[in-house]
Amino acid sequence: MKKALEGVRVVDMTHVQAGPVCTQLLAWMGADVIKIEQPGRGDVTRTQLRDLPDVDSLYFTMLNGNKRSVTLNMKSDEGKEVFSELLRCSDIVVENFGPGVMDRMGYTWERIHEINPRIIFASLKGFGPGALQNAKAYENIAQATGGAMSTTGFEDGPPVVTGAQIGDSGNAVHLFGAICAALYQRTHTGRGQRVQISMRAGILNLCRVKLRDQQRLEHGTLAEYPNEEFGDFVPRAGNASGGGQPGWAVRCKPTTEKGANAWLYVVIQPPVWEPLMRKIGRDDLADDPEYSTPEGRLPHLTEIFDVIEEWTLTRTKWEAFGELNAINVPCGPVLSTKDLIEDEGLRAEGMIVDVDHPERGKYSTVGCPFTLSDSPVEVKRSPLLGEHTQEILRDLLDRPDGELERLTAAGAV
Ligand code: CAO
Repeated sequence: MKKALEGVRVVDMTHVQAGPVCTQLLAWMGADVIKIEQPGRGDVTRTQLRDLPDVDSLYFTMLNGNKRSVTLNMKSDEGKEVFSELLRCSDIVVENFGPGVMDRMGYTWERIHEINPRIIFASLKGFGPGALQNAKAYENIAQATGGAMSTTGFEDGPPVVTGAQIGDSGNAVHLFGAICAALYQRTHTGRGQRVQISMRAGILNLCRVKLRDQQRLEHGTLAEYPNEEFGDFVPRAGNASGGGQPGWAVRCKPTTEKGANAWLYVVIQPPVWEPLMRKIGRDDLADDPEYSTPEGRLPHLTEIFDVIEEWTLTRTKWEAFGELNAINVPCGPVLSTKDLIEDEGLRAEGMIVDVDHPERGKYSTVGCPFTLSDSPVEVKRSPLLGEHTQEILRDLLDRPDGELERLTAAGAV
């Protein structure tokens, strides 16, 4: 069966996390993704956070599946010649270097567009125009500057970053969507275009509801927040749901000595108020007119979740989930990374996948978060550094035999 992006070739100049996750998505959709890496070193993540000596790290292998790897010294003339040839026969080039790096390599948008007017040139940077525009960015810097950190955590504690890599992997998804849109537009115009995203913009997109609340603050306090006092900005709201239905994380009976992650997240949807109260043995609250409407309950939320917690503390998170789910209460256990990697459902869904690697053996990776009925994803291992340099030079660029040796001696690959 053909894949959604079969026939599309991507020159992948990405490194670290944000860019590689985007190009991995393109590869899973069937694009031929050719990762360009610095000779002798490669993507810095190959050697970062290693769990095994002299083997590509999980950091690298989990973000670079289904790609081909070519080494190319972008600071040598011959390396640049090979790069220009690749641009000529490709559809997309993606990069997430620091500000100005592609320009310093000699590849401005104008030059790339001149080399191949059909190519889509996608860049991810930390920031767009403004005070931060020339700054490098990592995940947590993006979370700090995009509104995620100031709104995460508890009111009386410091700003907190989320474990979800919303700046890197989150923005990779934004970039993937933008590239696919540009590719579709090219089918009508025949022209490539410039695609740009800043990590901060992507974070702000994900913090949209917090900017909603910033404007609501002008008209009064935020009744659904657990906070008692409000200043002129949206406060950290702990585990409050942030949506129209109140929610909170309540403790459950621990199953291990440490009791870590023995929590259930519970949302009080209006139709389940009464069955929920009856379930936990609080018929008095189910029948109390002061608590019968969502508005009436708002000033009592802390007390209500304490009451629910008294009940959940007598059950494990899975027992509590089972009983509440059976009466249609929206809720979910807080699952640890161990819970997740052992989750049979996630394996059945294709979200936890085992892959064989010639040097590290079998490893588990996270699969594609969506499915297309006509474009099934087959998760494959990441490439070794420069594994495909020879085949790309010979089969794609038609370079003669002996070219790899010549370019290696010249320090170009
Ligand atoms: N051949 C020769 N040189 C190469 C090369 C190649 N194949 N690939 C990269 N390089 C060189 C570049 O030319 C550049 O050198 P110069 O600075 O001399 O021009 C250098 O390697 C890369 O620079 P960089 O600024 O991208 O890398 P860094 O490690 O200093 O910074 C990062 C890393 C992530 C902070 C920066 O790339 C960045 O801000 N990127 C945009 C935001 C981003 O993607 N952040 C996500 C990080 S994931 O948590």
